Amino acid sequence: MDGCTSVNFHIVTLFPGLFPGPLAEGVMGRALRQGVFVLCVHNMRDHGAGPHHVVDDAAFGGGPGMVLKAGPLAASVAEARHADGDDGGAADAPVLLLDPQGARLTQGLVDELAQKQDIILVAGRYEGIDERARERVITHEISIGDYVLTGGELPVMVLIEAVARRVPGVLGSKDSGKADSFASGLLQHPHYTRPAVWEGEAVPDILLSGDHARVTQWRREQSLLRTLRRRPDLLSQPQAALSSAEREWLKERGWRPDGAYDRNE
Ligand code: 4HQ
Repeated sequence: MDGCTSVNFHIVTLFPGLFPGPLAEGVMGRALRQGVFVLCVHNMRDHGAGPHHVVDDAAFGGGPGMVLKAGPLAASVAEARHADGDDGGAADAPVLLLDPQGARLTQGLVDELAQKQDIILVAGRYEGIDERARERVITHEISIGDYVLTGGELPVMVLIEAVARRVPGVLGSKDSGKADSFASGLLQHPHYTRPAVWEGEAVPDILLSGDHARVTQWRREQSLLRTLRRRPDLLSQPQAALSSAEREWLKERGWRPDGAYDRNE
């Protein structure tokens, strides 16, 4: 891209055919075609051992399940570091392993990653990767949530999509990401569109009033109420950026800043 911000995602995987997959559709697909972000896929199989390009082996100590070999993983990451044709920028790129043992992916981390020029992402398979390769080449371990998947490819895609949409030029309008849940620190207010009455259910009057100030206030209140009822933990985080008036307003509705929330109040 011409001097604009862009992120190169270097993906290390045993299933290169999964990419770009869903990242080629919709606004992500458009940004990808425009070069706002770049996917560079590295097949670990290319670095497998011997004539059969073996990438996995039984675990020392026994037990079921296979382990990704250190050699093919390290060689693939080395390839990702040096394959960066444009400016060698991947030389000190972070190397992220997607793994349930990692730190939980948050909007804060996503926004930090969106500042990087190059990010190397490792999608594991089997029981996981050889611990020595983890220690040698992985700089960060990240989990997309407390559940178990079969491979790291879907978590890699989740991370790429979350990061790419924070890169200027990916979303249509500059501000459309600002109101997002978590970007604002609160859950979103409800949304409505035509028809004004659908199957006997009307849209809240205030949204049809044309009074922009009242609409803004209503949305903020809805956002606060929804966060109070569904995710009161978010209200105590600095990103929520509550005014003292809002804190009082929430307390009147049962919020306890110590974490407790009395639903019956
Ligand atoms: N994996 N968040 C890859 C996950 C996972 C997650 C399970 C990662 C299998 C091989 N990754 N291994 N949750 O479930 O990131």
